[in-house]
Amino acid sequence: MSRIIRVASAQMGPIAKSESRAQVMTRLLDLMNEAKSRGAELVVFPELALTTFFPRWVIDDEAELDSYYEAAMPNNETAPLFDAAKRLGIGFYIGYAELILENGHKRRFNTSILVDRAGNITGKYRKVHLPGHAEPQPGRAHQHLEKRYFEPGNLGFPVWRAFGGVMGMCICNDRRWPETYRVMGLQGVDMVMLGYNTPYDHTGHGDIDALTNFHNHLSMQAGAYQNATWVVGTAKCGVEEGSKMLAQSAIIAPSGEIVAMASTIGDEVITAAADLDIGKRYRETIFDFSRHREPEAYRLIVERKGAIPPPETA
Ligand code: CDT
Repeated sequence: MSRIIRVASAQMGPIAKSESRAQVMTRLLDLMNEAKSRGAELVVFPELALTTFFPRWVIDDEAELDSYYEAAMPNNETAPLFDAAKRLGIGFYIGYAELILENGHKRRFNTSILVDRAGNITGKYRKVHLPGHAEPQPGRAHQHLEKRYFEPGNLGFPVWRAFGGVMGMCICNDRRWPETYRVMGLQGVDMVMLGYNTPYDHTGHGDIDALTNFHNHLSMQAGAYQNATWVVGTAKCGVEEGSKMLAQSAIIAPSGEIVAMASTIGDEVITAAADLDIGKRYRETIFDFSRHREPEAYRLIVERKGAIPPPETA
């Protein structure tokens, strides 16, 4: 059986606050059609791909806040994407803000789903690493209030057998954390899909923010190589409501090499033929986890037994 997935990353330019779900849907459908016309069987859309990146604002009005969330998926407004997936025979990853009602309480997550080629939801992931703050930070041009508007994900980092391989998901800031990839790597993940919204002023420190492009690829390339997996990272980018956001969506091989990269800061599709057996070769050699990892040593270090004590600080 072929272990090649023809995968697309469908980068999106800015989504204006005034843009309706129907308008966004038209863009998503155009991107999906473009991906299909290039032979893709799977397309990866960004994080929070249905709305503008609303955590940049303090939103006190609950009805307004709720308007950025999906209470069901699919719903009337997103159904056309699922219908198109089924008609075209193309799967997709998409990020959105999820609102659920549990015991009469609202719960909010930054979520992604994997939809198969028949238009059915195969997997759901809720973002674990929420960046930013719960309270507005004085002096910042744009807030980053993910900790105010979302709970940390409660589904772990599961993987799914789909598209002829083992598929995993994460979202934006998750890509900077080695644990994200390693937890999926230990489950034999072949491809990690992720979407991101990364403002260029995200830390507020000029020296760090100047390296935004570098750190984006560094994280994804290291995650791919060290875990013998493909990584598909898709941006929502450009200048969105005055906030300049990183582009450079990329498809990265288990070698750590970028095999396709977006060259614009707008809606753009890139594709690659991802041979999952490349990852298998790394997993059977340099990253044969069962032969070369030393979980007991890691456990001792974590428990600080047998570890060299850190130097005294003045
Ligand atoms: N959306 C998201 O997670 N963005 C973060 C940057 C914001 S940190 C205040 C990222 O890691 O790209």
